Amino acid sequence: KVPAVAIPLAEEPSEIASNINYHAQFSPHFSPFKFESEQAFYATAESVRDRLIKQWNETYLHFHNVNPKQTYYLSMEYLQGRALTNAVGNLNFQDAYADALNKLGHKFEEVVEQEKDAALGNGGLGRLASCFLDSMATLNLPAWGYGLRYKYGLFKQRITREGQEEIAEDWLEKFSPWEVVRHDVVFPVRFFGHVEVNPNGSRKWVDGEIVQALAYDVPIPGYKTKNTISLRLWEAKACAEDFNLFEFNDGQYESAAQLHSRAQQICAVLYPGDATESGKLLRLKQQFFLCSASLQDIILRFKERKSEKGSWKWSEFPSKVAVQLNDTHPTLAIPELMRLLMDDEGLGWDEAWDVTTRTIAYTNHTVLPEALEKWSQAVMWKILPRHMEIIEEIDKRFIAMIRSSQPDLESKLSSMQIMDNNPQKPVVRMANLCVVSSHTVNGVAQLHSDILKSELFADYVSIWPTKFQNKTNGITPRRWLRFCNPELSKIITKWLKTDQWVINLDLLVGLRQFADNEVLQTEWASAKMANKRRLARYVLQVTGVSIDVNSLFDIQVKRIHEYKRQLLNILGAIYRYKKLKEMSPEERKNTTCRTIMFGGKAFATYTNAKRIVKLVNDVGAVVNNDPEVNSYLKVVFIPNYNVSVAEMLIPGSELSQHISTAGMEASGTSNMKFSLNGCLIIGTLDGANVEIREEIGEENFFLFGAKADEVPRLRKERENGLFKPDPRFEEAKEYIRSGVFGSYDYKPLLESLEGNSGYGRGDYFLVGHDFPTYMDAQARVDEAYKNRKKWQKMSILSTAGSGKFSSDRTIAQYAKEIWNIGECRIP
Ligand code: DL6
Repeated sequence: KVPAVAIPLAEEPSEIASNINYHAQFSPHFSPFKFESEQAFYATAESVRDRLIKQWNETYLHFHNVNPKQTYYLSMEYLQGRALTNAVGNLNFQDAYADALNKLGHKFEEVVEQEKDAALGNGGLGRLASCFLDSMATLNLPAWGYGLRYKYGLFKQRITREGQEEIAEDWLEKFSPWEVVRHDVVFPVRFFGHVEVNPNGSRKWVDGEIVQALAYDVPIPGYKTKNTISLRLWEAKACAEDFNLFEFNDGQYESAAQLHSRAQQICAVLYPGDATESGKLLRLKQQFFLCSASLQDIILRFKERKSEKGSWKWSEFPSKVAVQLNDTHPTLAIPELMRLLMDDEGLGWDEAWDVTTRTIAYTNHTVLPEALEKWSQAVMWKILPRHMEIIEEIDKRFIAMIRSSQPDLESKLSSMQIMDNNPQKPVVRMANLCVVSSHTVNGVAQLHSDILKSELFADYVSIWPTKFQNKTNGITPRRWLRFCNPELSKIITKWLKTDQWVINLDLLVGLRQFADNEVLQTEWASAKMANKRRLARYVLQVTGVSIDVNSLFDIQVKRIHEYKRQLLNILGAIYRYKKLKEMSPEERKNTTCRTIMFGGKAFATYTNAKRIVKLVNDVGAVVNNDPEVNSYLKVVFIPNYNVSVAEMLIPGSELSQHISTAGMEASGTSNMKFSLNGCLIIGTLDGANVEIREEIGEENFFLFGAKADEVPRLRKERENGLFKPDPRFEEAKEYIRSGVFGSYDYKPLLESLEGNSGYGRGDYFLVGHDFPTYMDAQARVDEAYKNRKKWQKMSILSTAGSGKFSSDRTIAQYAKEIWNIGECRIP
């Protein structure tokens, strides 16, 4: 129980300043008498944290007392970014903290820059999880996030002459002021070992290796509400007793600390390379570690809350607990919940299965075959023998159910069942396990959800027609407009005569009536210009390239992947460069000046993606140093794209590229962020682009490319040698081959666009097919940008049409249609 101590918190800037000073002195992390920006950041964060802790404890106590049904979001990724601006903004203390810091000789904007991004994610999936937490808190929902506390995150990207270099993230190099370690929240997590059968037939997983999961909590404040929820991140550690003093004193230092170092490996990095057997083992350990620790915690809380109220039954568990699996990474929560219920709590199979399947729901985030996890059965038997027994039993019962109730599905069974027993490579199909064991399966945009139902999971639909849902993704309007773009936010509030749009984004539609208003257009353009200037300063600082703020700022930022087609973008830029070179100076004057910016990380072992990064940088080096044309075109690669960089880029963007091969991008969420900030989109009919275009109006969207349902036929035609490339496409590739951009061997990259078959070959991603319509759409962009009045109108309409894409809407739908939970606001 939290002791009810009334602690008065500073309200006035002068009081806040002395509170910051107090932390600088009495929560010391640095030598005394030094109070530069860095020290000011930590002291300010600690002062804000005082306030959060108070609300946080109240929220916990309130949830405990009311004991509502609570959602637990399990995710291997969270891209939280920085927390200070967000926390102060959600608390509505921006001005007070800015004044307080002024009194102490600091500027708020400079102090926030000291914070390192908490980058515990890879891309959209992780950032979505973070947006969801913000919305859960803002909507006062009883909900928590669970994840892992990776010491080195994914990686920090450095760009060198060789291309991308990966270095460890340093967010914990000093410490994070936001996390609170809970020394009393520790659970044992077992790996390896074997299964023992007791005389009564019950089974028990024993021996093996035990690692301790220690909880670190991060407060997640809602916007203008006292509700503050938790992101609980697990750290893996060994006990003091696991340190072998005997070996150490014998000089065997490494083996003495072996258990400690093995435990530390679990939370060292996100997505450790899995090309080796040990890499695969480690990834599986990470996934199980998250699932086991979280479920033990959830069960304990359920029992504690229930026991206080008298007698209870396990069948009530699903009316108090909803578990959402963010993609297949936390699939092991299914057999782990079964194991805990059966082996530890003594439930029979049927009762445990009923509880599990009424508790767990699964979100699919991809249809890419390589991202649909399949774990080697051998590796799983080794690490999780009891879970493999349970998975086999689930599979066996599923097959029996199909044979008895849907015999017509017999021919489909081999692809529907969980175990793929192909003797060459026996694996467990995690997505199938999720579909079979979850009460609800959802996709993340309408098109994606339709594809799940008609293709990936089509065979299951006839068994469970109501299991499949759509929940179009969303983004938090707080971080992605209110706080990252204060200039535009002020204008929106002024014209809508309310700031309620921050929690009711549908109100943005009210801007539509002013889209032609010249005063608004002028204000809108000047906010954009201020953001472009800020971005240009940043680009100069991190790349040394000076960009023209009057050029069209054209941005593609996302993970580097062949299906996202950064290659299409850079080939377009190459063609543009070649044409500029061929033009007379007079002709050039009629062109639209562009700055094409790229950003994103290529997975460390994804060679073709790294070649794309190299190509973009090589093209930039040539174009930006070509005095003949560099006032008309610049190509910039912004290193180490992360949440904070996005907060800088997006407000300053004018055109953004969302150009994936149709049917391959599940949703995309940066498209929503750009659109919300008045940036126009050039894109394919893919993922959430489809819905964005519907909402903002097709005349405000630069559409091109094949449609999802045409893609299979186009691939077939390509395989059959029926594809006739556009001469512009050939010209762009030939320009690379000619060596204009250096002597690096681009042959493998270019070859991926040739040939006639296979994933990743034979132009599987249809760059060649879509190139001509892409270039035509780019020509329409150039023309549109010449008419600035029209452009401003389109930009206003983009923002006005973005109301649907608030994560508040998405989360409200999850709460009502999947979790069945309601608001639980602190009185
Ligand atoms: O749903 C969040 C996010 C989507 O917006 C992206 O379209 C999708 O690619 C991403 N999915 C993943 C899963 N793995 N892969 N690839 O990151 O989810």
